[in-house]
Amino acid sequence: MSNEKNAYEAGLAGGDRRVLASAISAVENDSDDASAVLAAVYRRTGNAHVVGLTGAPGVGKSTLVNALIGEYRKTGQTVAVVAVDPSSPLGGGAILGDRIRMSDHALDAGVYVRSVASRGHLGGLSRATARVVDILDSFGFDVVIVETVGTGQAEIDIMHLAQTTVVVSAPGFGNVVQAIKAGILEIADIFVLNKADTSAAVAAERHLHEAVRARPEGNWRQPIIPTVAIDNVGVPELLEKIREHSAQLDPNERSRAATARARQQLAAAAAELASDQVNRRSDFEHLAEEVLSGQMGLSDAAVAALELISTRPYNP
Ligand SMILES: Nc1nc2c(ncn2[C@@H]2O[C@H](COP(=O)(O)OP(=O)(O)OP(=O)(O)O)[C@@H](O)[C@H]2O)c(=O)[nH]1
Ligand SMILES: [Mg+2]
Repeated sequence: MSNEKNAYEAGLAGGDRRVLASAISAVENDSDDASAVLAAVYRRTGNAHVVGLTGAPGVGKSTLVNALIGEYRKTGQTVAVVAVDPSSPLGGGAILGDRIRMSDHALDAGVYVRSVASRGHLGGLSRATARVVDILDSFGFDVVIVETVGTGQAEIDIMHLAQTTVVVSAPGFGNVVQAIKAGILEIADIFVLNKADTSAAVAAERHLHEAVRARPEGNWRQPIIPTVAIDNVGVPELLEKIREHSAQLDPNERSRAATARARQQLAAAAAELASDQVNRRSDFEHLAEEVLSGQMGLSDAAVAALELISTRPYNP
């Protein structure tokens, strides 16, 4: 384990892209190397600005990310993109499309684009994404952009990993306000109305303004930025707003996203430890029998199992 850890550590610190790719595959597949990778990135994270970008399929997220990469590169910052696709666990069409739409930067050493899929289990996608973001952060990218499709709970969990959340909508994708579900409306820092070149853009923008104005006022007023991603229109303004948002984050808020990522991993590691013990230890047999016979409810038995783990440590 420590040999593997050292190899990953050296490879990642040395800027080796092949090591980067295999580190990401290891955490994505939860392979034997995953813990060596996590040990290698540990304490090297917390420098990247993590930007989450979410919205319904087809609103133009990848086109926008491609344009944003270009803006970041003009200022010399390096950018990694994580394209998350919860709908197709094994990758596929959407991800291929993402690759093509971001291909402007395929030869640029300051840019890295990678897709992530989950291997199925609940919460697996946000955990894998948290780990991939940490790897890219430790690799030294200045900015990590996480693109997710849709506006469900999985996206909200993933957006918690970011310091700045951009919610993208477009006219012609139903009522833009309804399309932006309540949970997402809460966590959005910046709204983008893409495809501002199409008809109904003016009405869609007005609806969005009304919805945002109706929200209680906080320290940060969520701006609405119209863009035409295919022509780079509004993209410099978007970058400016992302910067403004990042600059006004207080240090606590900054570390909140890093803490949220660590917490995702802690939850997963704790669950793994607990399930390992419940599965293997003979003293859990009676609890299982009580659940089977109906003497004890499942959640009561789970609480009892956790108590047993903490009071009677594992003795292999
Ligand atoms: N008219 C117009 N079309 C755009 C604009 N931005 C993107 N498109 C087009 O919209 C289509 C979808 O763009 P994508 O960038 O793939 O959208 P996406 O949100 O990443 O889609 P998924 O990854 O499938 O969810 C493409 O054909 C783009 O060329 C825009 O500002 N105006
Ligand atoms: Mg896309």
